[in-house]
Amino acid sequence: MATRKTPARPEQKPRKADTPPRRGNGGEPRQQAEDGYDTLTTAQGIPVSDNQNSLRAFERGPTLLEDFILREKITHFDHERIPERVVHARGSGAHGYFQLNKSLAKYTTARLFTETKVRTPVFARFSTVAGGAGSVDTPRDVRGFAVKFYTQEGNFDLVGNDFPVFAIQDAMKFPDFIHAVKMEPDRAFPQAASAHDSFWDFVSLTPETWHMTLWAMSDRGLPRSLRMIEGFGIHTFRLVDKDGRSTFVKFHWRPHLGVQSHIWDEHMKIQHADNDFHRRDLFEAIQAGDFPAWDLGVQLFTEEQAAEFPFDHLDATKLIPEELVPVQLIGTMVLDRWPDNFFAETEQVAFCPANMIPGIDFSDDPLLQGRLFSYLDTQLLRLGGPNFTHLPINAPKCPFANHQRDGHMQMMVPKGRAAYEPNSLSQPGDTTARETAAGFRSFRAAAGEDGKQRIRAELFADHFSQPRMFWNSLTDIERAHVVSALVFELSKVENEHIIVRTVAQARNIDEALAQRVADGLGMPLPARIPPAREPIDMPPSPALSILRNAKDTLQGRAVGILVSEGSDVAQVNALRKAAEKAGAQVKLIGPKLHVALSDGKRRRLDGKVDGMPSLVFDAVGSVLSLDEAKKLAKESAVIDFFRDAFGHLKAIAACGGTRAHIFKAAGIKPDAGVVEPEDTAGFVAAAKVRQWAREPTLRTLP
Ligand code: HDE
Repeated sequence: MATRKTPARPEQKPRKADTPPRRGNGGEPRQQAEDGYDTLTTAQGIPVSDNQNSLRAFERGPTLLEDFILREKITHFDHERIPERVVHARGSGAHGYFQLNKSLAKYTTARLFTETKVRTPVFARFSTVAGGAGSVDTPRDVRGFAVKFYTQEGNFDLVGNDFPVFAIQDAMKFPDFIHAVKMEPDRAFPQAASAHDSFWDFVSLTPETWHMTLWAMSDRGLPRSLRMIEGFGIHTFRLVDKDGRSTFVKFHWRPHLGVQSHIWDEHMKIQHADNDFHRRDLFEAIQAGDFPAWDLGVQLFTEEQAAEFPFDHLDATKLIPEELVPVQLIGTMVLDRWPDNFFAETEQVAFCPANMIPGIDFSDDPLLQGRLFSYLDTQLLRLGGPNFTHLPINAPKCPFANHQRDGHMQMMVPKGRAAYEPNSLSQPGDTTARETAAGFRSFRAAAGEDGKQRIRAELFADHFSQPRMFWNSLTDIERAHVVSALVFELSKVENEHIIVRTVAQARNIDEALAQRVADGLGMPLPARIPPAREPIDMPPSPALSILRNAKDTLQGRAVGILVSEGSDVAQVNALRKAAEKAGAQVKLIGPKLHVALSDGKRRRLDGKVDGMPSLVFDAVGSVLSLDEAKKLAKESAVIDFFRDAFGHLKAIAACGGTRAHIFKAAGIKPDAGVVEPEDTAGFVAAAKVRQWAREPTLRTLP
């Protein structure tokens, strides 16, 4: 029989003999083949003549062990995964820069915060907490907001979240808290969800979790976009000036696009429309040059001021209302480059709150202190050894030198005989690094007099004043959503005693809240469980409400227009232009991918209606001929498109055919949020907000 051989890629170009691959040596990181060198090689640089067929003894087998090319390829593949992060496994990152516009030289020596002319490179990673790396982007969850500043004085990592408070007060409780929220260990579900017994068991037995839990139950747990979340360093840190004096600081990130959230039903359904909704949104915005940006804000306060607060500033379950200590905006972060490679950058980036630079310092927050240990420890396992700092994404961008040597995957070739200091053997070119007076110095805090104890400070026992303040700061709509979320989550709990205990605890936040949850569950209000410390009434903080601070803009928002055969092209264009002028990204969707509008030109649309449902838009429109509308009224994807848009309180620019046929099939009764497509100004105005007045007409709010 004649020997058949699948040819190598026909387009494969011959090896250019004069462009050898660049080999890493002399301490530089190894590079992939240079541009223009397109010959496939093994990892050892050996050219490969056939990447389609393994080596066989005969035409029909067996395959030979000798095939080192096959073995290398498969072995590398077998080792492609590293342990995912134990928390925050699902994340998306981007490169960018931070530009300071207000110097904090009065408070700190950190050049990051004193030199307004410098652009500091950053890498930011946003994440969910509970789910695995392959889980969806839109569970109800807090979002990680981690930023690595590659400063002139080394890497500074601000590893925060999109809520200003955390669930626990002491690092000792972190494994318990995470074990409770993650999938239950015997059944291995639910994935990426807090609506299950072990989470609410832990919350109801650990009242310090209530403040963050209330944030998670609010619409803050359902962000519309990673570009529309705030970020918080959470802990109190210190800024340290040249004389060693310290000022306390809390860090805030403020998104230029404003904070916006989904509503629950929409957030859930997006999981079926697009698992990667947030990642895609961030990617597409950056690729389109629509760079997401945040202002960095600081709350500065002294030890004396802190002593007057009715809460402990070292307690990570408490926030400092900005009505008490204003947030000063000092600079802007812009994310303008998507990583070239997800694994090399977003997966391998190793954040660590202990990455601290001169002029900033830690506080004694017991949660922060635990984190200072945990992150390096986890990186050693996840990235396989102490040299993960050599990976391009983790390496400082300023000069660095030390006497650390050897270890797994040493990527550099340090020169010289002496790997210690002081020494008298170094030759020119060797590492001769010495300590410097300008180096990192810890703030000299006065030591306490109490001696060693496993103890929490007195005010840490107040678990309910701030959840109450948060509740009192929300609008009626936002409160109704918190109640709905609690009712939903508790309805998923199997053990009745956990439900009862949770509602009993909620009475410490607000009696009406607890009563509404009990009513929503159809159960009597249980007896209150007295708290460790009776809460006080703090003034509401309007800054905590999303709706009170909503931005009047379509910037960064998406509009979908449904078109079909023969749709009036002038009307489509007018609607599109108006929305784009207001800042929206507009997509045309149809029953088929290619349609001819009224000008007869067949064009490719942005999506097909079942693959691009209204869930992925902030407002929708439709321009259809009467005949087409009649036809489409029989399509469930089209009916769902409008039913969901209406149910998710979105503005709709609906043509006559849509109203006459599709709305009828969907059972939609147009309200003030439904406008004519000709009324482009009315559509833009309506699209900027959700139609909150519609909500009570669609569902019973508890
Ligand atoms: Fe983390 N956390 N954490 N955390 N955390 C990790 O480090 C930990 C805490 C946060 O995008 C881990 O590299 C402990 C607070 C973010 O890569 C791990 C405690 C805040 C990220 C870890 C906390 C955070 C992490 C897992 C209590 C907000 C993702 C993988 C003492 C201020 C960073 C890793 C990224 C990741 C431990 C509490 C935010 C295990 C022990 C509070 C955004 O080291």
